Amino acid sequence: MNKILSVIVLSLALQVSAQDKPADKPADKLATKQTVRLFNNLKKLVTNGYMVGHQDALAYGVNWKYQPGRSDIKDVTGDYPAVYGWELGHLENGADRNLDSVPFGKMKQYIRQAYARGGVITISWHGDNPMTGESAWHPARGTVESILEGGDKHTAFIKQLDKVADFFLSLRGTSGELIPVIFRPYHEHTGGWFWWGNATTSDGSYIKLFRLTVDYLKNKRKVHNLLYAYNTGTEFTSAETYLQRYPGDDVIDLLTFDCYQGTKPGSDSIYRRQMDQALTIVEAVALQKGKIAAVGETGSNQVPDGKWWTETLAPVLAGHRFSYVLFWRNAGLKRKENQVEYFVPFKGQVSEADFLKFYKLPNTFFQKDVSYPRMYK
Ligand code: BMA
Repeated sequence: MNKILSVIVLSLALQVSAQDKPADKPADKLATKQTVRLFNNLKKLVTNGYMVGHQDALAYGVNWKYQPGRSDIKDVTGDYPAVYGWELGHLENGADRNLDSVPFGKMKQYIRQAYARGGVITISWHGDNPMTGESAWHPARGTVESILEGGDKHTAFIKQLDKVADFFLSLRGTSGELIPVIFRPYHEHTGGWFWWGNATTSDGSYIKLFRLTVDYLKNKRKVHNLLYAYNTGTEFTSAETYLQRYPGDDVIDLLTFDCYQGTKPGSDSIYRRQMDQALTIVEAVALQKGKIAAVGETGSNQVPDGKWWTETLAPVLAGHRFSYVLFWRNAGLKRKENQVEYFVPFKGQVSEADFLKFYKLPNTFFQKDVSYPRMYK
């Protein structure tokens, strides 16, 4: 390349990088020291492998509840997950336990315990529909508009956000520092089943809702221990469709999606294809933006395939650059619905031995791999 040409190429490259500089800090410019460190460590870790997480890991498992120190993953591997998922649904109503009956007081204790070990905390919010008072699964048209500024449920919704803010501000480590949390509200919005979903909420209203939430927590309530996760389902097929309702680089830190394996024959190959496509798209966007890719929720309910971990899941995840994968909850028998739900094995479950193999893979990280202070130093 001659000299003039290389000068032109260099100055073009500088212009591009100045305009689209990947983030090297969380979106919240006032994020606490531990939150900034978590952001940087989440990014660093992706080069070597991914963390494994479990929803409600410490609260209950299949056939047990609230036994100190227990977790189904620990029963099987001797180790805890690295990422702990929790859920705020019903906190907005002032309830003392969430929609899955986990008392918020206990949840706070579990969060403190997991953080003390070095674990990463992520929180979702299946909040009730603020317009109709029904559940999160009540996609009534106009709901989001009713809670945006000027809407007749706006003030009531702000009161809900106050409860959420109070919760985050109550999470403190042993030195009084705020515990960092990856907050993943308004998830799976590319489907139509939630009141914030795309069947009843326009792209513009969704973006406004997300931005209002972040603005209120960060600027009004001074909550600075959060990383924010943007979370879709697997409906997207390109970076453009993934980012269709993206609230902006100035509010989002993690780029995530949820992907479950179905139960019909052939579901495993569909799952592999979907997971591979979604990860390929999301990790490329994350790399370009300097954000963090992760799998917000996944699993194969009741893991009927005894080799699922090493023959379906691990091969598709290998080679992708993302931070963690969170398995959904081990509810066991849900009496109200008469359904059985669990996504990681327990002692005696058909995939127990294979999960142990998955645990031992060099690129899967559990609690011992991220002992304190690795993610927070
Ligand atoms: C769903 C199911 C429900 C639960 C909800 C929120 O996917 O597990 O039983 O109430 O998540 O945690």
